[in-house]
Order: sequence, then structure tokens, then C-alpha cells
Amino acid sequence: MTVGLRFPDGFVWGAATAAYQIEGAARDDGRGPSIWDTFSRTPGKVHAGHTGDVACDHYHRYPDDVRLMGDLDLRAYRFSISWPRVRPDGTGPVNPRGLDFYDRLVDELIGRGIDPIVTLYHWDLPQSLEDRGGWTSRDTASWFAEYAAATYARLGDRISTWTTLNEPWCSAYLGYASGVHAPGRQDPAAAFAAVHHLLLGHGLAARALRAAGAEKVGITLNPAAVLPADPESAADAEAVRVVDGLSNRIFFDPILAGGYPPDVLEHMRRFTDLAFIQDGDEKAIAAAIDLLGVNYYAPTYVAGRPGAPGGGLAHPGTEGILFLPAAGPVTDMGWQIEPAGLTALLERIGRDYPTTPLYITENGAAFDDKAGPDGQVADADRIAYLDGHLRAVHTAIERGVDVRGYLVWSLMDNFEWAEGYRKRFGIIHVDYQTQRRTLKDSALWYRDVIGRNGLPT
Ligand code: IFM
Repeated sequence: MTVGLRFPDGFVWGAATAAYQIEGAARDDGRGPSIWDTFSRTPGKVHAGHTGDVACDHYHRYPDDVRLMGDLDLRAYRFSISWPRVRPDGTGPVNPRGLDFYDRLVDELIGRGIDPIVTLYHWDLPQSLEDRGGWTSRDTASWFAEYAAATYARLGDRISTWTTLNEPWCSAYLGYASGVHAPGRQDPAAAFAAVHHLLLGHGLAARALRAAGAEKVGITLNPAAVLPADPESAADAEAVRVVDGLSNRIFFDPILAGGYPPDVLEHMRRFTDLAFIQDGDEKAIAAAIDLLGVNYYAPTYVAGRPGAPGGGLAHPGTEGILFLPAAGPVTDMGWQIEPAGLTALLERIGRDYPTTPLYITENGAAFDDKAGPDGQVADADRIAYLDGHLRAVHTAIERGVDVRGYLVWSLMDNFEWAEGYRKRFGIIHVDYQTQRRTLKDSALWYRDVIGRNGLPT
């Protein structure tokens, strides 16, 4: 087998999903309602009124899905655990039947030699906790750590890699500032409180997991690859500083550098008195981690332009900044395809936060896939996207960035949040009428990449 670009020995190849997006079984075995159950049932919030009630029915079909993962030679599978399955009210008694599902799933994965990588929170907050303030409430952080410990107690003997949160930027800013995600609030002060309590929840959970014996603990962020429209412009550089602060350093610095950056605190003070930051919080958030998950899809270009409206509700306080529309080829989400943005992002993280190994915990693309008469999906555009981004990762590794693995988003087509089922990110096609799975061409291509530990020239 000829290999053009080879990845380091031991590089982890896998795929990723999230509980609400694939499991379905929304009322099975004592699962409680989550904020996404509520949000998706609220008219006008999700495309065509789609919900995760059935999704890919993975809850019942997981043995077949794990068999497909084995067929693709995946070495790792990143999935999330549903808090409302484990603790239906968010706090209170653990639901053993909810944990039984993950117990079976993990055994199935291990039986096929696939390493389970767990995410403890991928956006499905128990509704009863939202009723008590959600992530704007400090208590949610402690309850999250309790739920993490209870989950570890049941599964910790078989899972070595535990990540706390997925993309807290989305939970806080899309959930509480722009309201396009659950719980659908539109209040910048609430969003900043949510940022802080998510970070605190991460720190408390990381400490609890480590105390219980977890081997590797981490978190997944979706850092923005923020780039200036004009690299020579001082105004654009200033716009980059602001957006990078709000999107990236607000998470990176407390987790990896001991505390919030002064300019970000100043920015937040325009909306809130910051009373939610208490003595000792920054120390708790800075709990040591063993890996940082990086999710990347597209770059963000900004320019400093007096009078520009800013990035909208999800980017509070960015008036005077122009967020450039996507240029050049885009995916079905309208997201600009630019692999070089991933190299730049990885180099930046490697330079500014050099001690933490990185994993690409999500990367992939939605395209308007059409099955041919034989049922096959010839998704050459997705193969090109993945190929380009893997080359971008390889370049970063060659330049000295410590990237240890790559997990494609997503293993299978699924519930794409506010977009419902109309956007397909999977390398496995799902027919939602029959729940039939079909390996797309990209899945077969990815299997070869894994087999080669690299790409052809
Ligand atoms: O589907 C999502 C996933 O849940 C989190 N990261 C981005 C993906 C694509 O939008």
C-alpha cells in the first residue's frame, strides 16, 4: 500500500457523535427530559419541527453501529453520555438503567478493539436544572461534577479518556445570548455567567474524575480560527484581538493559563458586574488536564470597521467589527472550506499553550448527499474536505504541534440541532424512514486512510 503522508505511529483515528443527536429513545428506561427536548418541541426553533425523539435510534441499534465502526477499522469512538439518562432530574438519584446502556455500549466497543472516548456534556442539560437557572446558576457546576463522579463510578474501570464539556462556547453563547440553541435565551449577561459556570463545572468535574482515578481528563473546545481580513491593517488586528478574546482566550486562559485575561474581563464588565466569579474559582478551573480537544470546521475573518454591526447576538459587544461572509467554496452549512485555517489554529494553540497534547475531536462537513440507484453515496466533496483537512493537520504536526489524533464528525448522519435532519455530516448515510445505514464513499476512503496511517500522495 503506497503512503504519501504518514501520521505518527500511534496516531488515534476515530469518529464522533453525541447522545441527543443519535440516540433517540427519549423516554426509554427512565430518561428525564433535557433542554433539547423542550427546545425542539417549541414551534419555530428547529427546522420543520424535527426532534431527537427517535434520531438514529442508536439506543436500540448500537450493536449494529459498533459493528460498522469495526468494519471501518476505527481505533476510537467519541460519544457523549446523556446527563438526563444518568440523573433524570439533574441531581438526585442515579438511574441505573440509563447507565446500563453506556455499560453495554462500552463493552461492545472494547470487544471490537475500539477505544471509547467519553464526553460528559454535549448540550443536553436536564430540563429540571434549566428550570433552576441552568448554566447561569452556580449550583449547576457542582451538580455537573456530581454527575461526572457517578458516571465514572460505573464506567471508569473501562474508559481511559474522559472529557468534560463539548464546545462550551456554543452552550453559553448560542444557548443564552443568541438563543438559536437550547435553552433559547437572549441575554448577554446570562451568557457570560454561563461561560463561567461551565468552566467551573469543567474544573470541578476534572478534579472529581482525577480523584476517582481517571487516567486522562480533558475538555473539547471549538476555538475560532480568527483571521484578519487584511493582515497589514491595525484595525483588523484589533478586531482579531476582541473576537479571539471572546471566543478563545475566555476559555483557553482560565483552563490552561491560570485565569481570565484582563481585556476579556473588561469586555464582560460592559454587560455584568462579574459577581459570579468567586475567590478560588479560577484555581478550580485551572485543574490540570491531559488533553485538549479541538473542533474545527471553518475560519472566521474579521475587520475593524467603524459602524459595522458586529457578529450579532452570539458575539456580544463586537459592534464596529465586520464578520466577513464566507468566500469561496462552502459546505452545505454555508461554512467556508479552508483547511489552512486549521493549520493556523493548531500552530497558534501549540505556540501559546504548548504543554497540552491536542486531539482533533471533530472535523467534517455537511453536503447534500444523494444516494445513487444502487443506494451508494458518492460523496467526493466530503472526501476532498477530509483529505484537505488531514493534510492541514499533518502540516501542523510537521511544524512541531503535538496533535495525537483525529475524529471525524460524524460517524453517521444525525440531528443537526436547529437544522434538524436536513444537514448530513455522516460518513455513514442514515435513511430516517427505515433506519438503514449505508457506508458512504467517504467511509470507505477513511477506512483506507486508517489502514495506511496516512494519505496517498
Ligand atoms: O453537530 C455539531 C456537533 O454537535 C458539535 N460541533 C459541531 C457539529 C456540526 O455543527
